[in-house]
Amino acid sequence: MVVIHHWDTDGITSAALLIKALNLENLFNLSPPIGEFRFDERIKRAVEEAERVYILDLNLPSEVEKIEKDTIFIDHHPQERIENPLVKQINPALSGEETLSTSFVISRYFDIWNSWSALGTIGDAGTKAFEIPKVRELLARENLSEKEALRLVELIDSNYISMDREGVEEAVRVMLENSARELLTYEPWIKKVEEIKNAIENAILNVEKEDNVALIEFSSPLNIISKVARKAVWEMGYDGALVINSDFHGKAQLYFRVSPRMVERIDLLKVIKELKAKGFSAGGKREVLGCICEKKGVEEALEIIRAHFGGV
Ligand SMILES: [Mn+2]
Repeated sequence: MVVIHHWDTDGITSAALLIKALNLENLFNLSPPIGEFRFDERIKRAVEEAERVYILDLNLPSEVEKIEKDTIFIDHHPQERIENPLVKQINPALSGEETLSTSFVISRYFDIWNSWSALGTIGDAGTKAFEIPKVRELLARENLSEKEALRLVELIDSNYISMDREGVEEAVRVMLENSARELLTYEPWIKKVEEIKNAIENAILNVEKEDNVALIEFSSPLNIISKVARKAVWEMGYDGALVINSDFHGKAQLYFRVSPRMVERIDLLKVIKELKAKGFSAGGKREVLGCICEKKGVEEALEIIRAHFGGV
């Protein structure tokens, strides 16, 4: 059987919980290509060869619908009901119940609770997770402070932020073989967090200012663009941050975040719509916009974005 899981802390802790709950000896877990919500050939082949498939924390109902194997699909994202009779879908959102993480859905279903259940929730919900008594109880049971729990999430997430798919998949085994406390000193992850921090610091050195909007351009294979923008707006006090990663695995990444004050004056949803209409792959919310495009498309995308905030 094969376990296919999301690349973030919730996905990784969910896989570890499931493997422990089922007492599986031969680990076989896979994650989709990072940042792409789809099954690639590698996953399709593994599904074909497996007798049973588990899909965890991946909001991919249309991919799951197509699987011709006994499948258990465990998730917490709001999504449609799966029609495929081979699929058992376990998702509290189907009955309107909000659950902050897949790790909690698995823990409840198999009645297996430990710090991983808490970490998955902290990974998805941030400090809001500490309001849940069960999260606090699970951390206390393993003598983990809130600060240590946040650090663990940072360590586990460093795998996908550094775009290390193999590292993501390996992380499940690392979790199963070490206590949460031991993971706090797990060197490969500490190194990755350091690399990420350095890359963010370096990116922020190239900041130009235009009407209190930060313009930042850098080049890095690490997926740090949203963190760079957040830092500029949340920590450095800019009203907005327009960030470009000019070489992200051969493509260009664009990201625009505006402060709560500025959100009143610029409607990013409108900008996203315009970008999409012009054929760009863009997404986001009222306060953030992300776009990935060919390098030669950057100028056009920038022009569209600038036309909207130029008058601010
Ligand atoms: Mn999740």
